Amino acid sequence: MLESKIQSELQNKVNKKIAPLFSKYNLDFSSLESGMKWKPIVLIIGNYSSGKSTLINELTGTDIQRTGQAPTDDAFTVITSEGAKRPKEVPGSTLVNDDQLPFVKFKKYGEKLTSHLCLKNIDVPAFADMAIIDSPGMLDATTEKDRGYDYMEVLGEFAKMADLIVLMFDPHKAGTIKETYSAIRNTLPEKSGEDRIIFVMSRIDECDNISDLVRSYGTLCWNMSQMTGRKDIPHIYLTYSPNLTNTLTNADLWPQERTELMEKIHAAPGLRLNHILEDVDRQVNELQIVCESVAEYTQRARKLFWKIGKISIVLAVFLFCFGDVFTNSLISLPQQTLISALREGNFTLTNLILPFIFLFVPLILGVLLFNNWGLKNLLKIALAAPQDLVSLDNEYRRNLWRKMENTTKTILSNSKPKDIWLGHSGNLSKIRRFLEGDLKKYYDKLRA
Ligand SMILES: Nc1nc2c(ncn2[C@@H]2O[C@H](COP(=O)(O)OP(=O)(O)OP(=O)(O)O)[C@@H](O)[C@H]2O)c(=O)[nH]1
Ligand SMILES: [Mg+2]
Repeated sequence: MLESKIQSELQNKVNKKIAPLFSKYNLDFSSLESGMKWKPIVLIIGNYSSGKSTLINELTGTDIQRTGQAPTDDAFTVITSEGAKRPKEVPGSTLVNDDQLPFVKFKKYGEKLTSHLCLKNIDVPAFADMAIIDSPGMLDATTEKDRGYDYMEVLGEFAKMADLIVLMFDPHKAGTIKETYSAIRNTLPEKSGEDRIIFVMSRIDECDNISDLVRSYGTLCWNMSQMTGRKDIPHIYLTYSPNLTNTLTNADLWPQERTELMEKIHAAPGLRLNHILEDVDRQVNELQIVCESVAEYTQRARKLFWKIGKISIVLAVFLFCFGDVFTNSLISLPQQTLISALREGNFTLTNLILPFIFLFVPLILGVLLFNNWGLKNLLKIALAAPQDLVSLDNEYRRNLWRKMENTTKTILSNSKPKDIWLGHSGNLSKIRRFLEGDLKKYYDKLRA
């Protein structure tokens, strides 16, 4: 209860203080916004027939999902308990249009995805405060055409939202499926944290004997090291569905693995607030590094502006006073210079015409020089070495920068001369105040 109060308070604060800055720097706020909404999510992904739906049925104590030996399910199904708030089944087209839910971002993937998305409202109290998502089994040799939408991108979006991702394998296809490879290699590391993913080999009761199981487990470990490119293999939970196991087999050797897996899944909702804070923290830090680089660029631009400006002003004042003396001595124009008119006491406004021309020409030339040469040159230098605009003194900042460098380049390339006068340093202070004040306060509340 307290957690949901903190969640909505944080949501309001971010919407009020940070959302306008995201739009100022053309950054996508929708992912942060939807990440703060709704209840904790556990995402179940993995090979087709690895036992995803069977595990979900077991967790919910229902027969809500269809199971079967061949690829059975080609949809993303959100299973949760919403009581009378929603009907028993809500189609994807409704989900992607409901602002209260975090699925609006899936609208952009088109009708092919929305027709493969639904919410099932089950009458299980334990699922009132969490949702579990069943997903289409991962296949070999699929293309975007086969699915009708970019499966990996959609999977990445779900992964971003999830507080726990359970990646399932089975002994028959121990890590050899192409889509699984690409998910582990690219999508998941980019969209989620390592600590949010757990690996599971299910259906272990189907191995005929222990050597069969060890062979499958070894193959999976080998494939995992190929997929992650690392030698330290994460823990792989060995499990089975007790309802489908009628003989006492290998499954009985690892009862604690099953228990641990179930505990992890049930504990996922407790991580929700922490994950929201982590996500807000990371995305606001991304915004900060972009803002820092743009602020540094505009500061350099303003410095150059004043440098050119000072020279132009000195020249303008000098020419205002003496410009007509030169033209007078060269082409006898004007007949009387400003200085001599003042000295002889017969000053009229016509004596000011030429001095004012002399005053404005260097100023206008200065502005033209700045816009057409100085600023362009500065932009060229900034785009050639944008990393010089920010200090990258630790790995965390270097990672942030790698992610945001191109965004910064686009912002700088599209900027107009007048943009150098926008208050980027003010924006930066607002971001810093949020990170060091508001967000820290929420971390402290969570720890308390
Ligand atoms: N013996 C045994 N069979 C299992 C176990 N888990 C699942 N099965 C069976 O394996 C088949 C596939 O299970 P599903 O739960 O449909 O697998 P899935 O991952 O949801 O498959 P898709 O929806 O196609 O991606 C079904 O026939 C299940 O009955 C298990 O632990 N032991
Ligand atoms: Mg299934």
